[in-house]
Amino acid sequence: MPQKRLITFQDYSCMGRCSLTVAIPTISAAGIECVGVPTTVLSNHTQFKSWKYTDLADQILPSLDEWKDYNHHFDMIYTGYLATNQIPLICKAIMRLKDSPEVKVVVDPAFADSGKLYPGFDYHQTEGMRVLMTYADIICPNLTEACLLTGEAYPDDYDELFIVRLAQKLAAQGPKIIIITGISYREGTVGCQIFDRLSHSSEYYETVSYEGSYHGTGDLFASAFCSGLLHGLSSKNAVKVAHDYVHRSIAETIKDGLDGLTYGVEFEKAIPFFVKELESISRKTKEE
Ligand code: PXL
Repeated sequence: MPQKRLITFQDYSCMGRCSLTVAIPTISAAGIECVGVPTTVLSNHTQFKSWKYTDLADQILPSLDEWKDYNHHFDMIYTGYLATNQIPLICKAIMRLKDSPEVKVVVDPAFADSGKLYPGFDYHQTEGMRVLMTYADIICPNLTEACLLTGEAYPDDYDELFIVRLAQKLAAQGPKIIIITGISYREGTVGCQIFDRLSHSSEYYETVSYEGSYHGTGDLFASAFCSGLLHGLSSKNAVKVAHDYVHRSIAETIKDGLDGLTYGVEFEKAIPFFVKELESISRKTKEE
């Protein structure tokens, strides 16, 4: 099979595993060429108490211009954490790069968690992400992002009906597949709700959960999920592979007694497990 090529637009945070520092190794380990376009370079992510950054917005579209004589084809376009001013540029980049309907656009909104926006963002970020979402085939918000994008209040408690309605509302804004991550219907478990607008079907995948918060796991999930799709997996199987990889990365972090909230998770140790599960599920998919 010819090697697939994915392009991703997100920041490069030097310290604290997230964004490109988890996307590139994950997607590369899956045997996919990952063209990572850094949109901002930060000393560290914004859950540290302060950070230095350089906004690379001015370089995004000129980089694409540089490539115009080469006719590069990308099999997938995946966006993650972006600064508010960069969102309209990324919409333009998607229009230029999506050269056929087979090229899937995956938008991980990556702008909020635990009921609030990430530091430095205000409602303009939500509005920008609502626009970016209309360019997506697939989105993978967490519950906070799903609520902000639909204008729903962040719930204290919820059931599957609430989550599926949220997914339907998101799907009405453009994307065909909605994955809502970090959903728990029973104590001690966590999973993802998958909603498919075209077949109007909804599925849920869960594992046992771990106590605590772990930074960059949404980015890790989205990167592994994109890898799964490019290996020909169904959305449900791509969710399984991605969720299990995050789960294993958290387990490794806990085993070593490390601070996963600041430094992110030890995904490096979970890469062999990820690659094995990805290969085993793609082999089974091909045999079916
Ligand atoms: O993982 C999301 C993320 C990515 N990049 C930066 C962040 C965050 C979350 O806070 O600060 C710079």
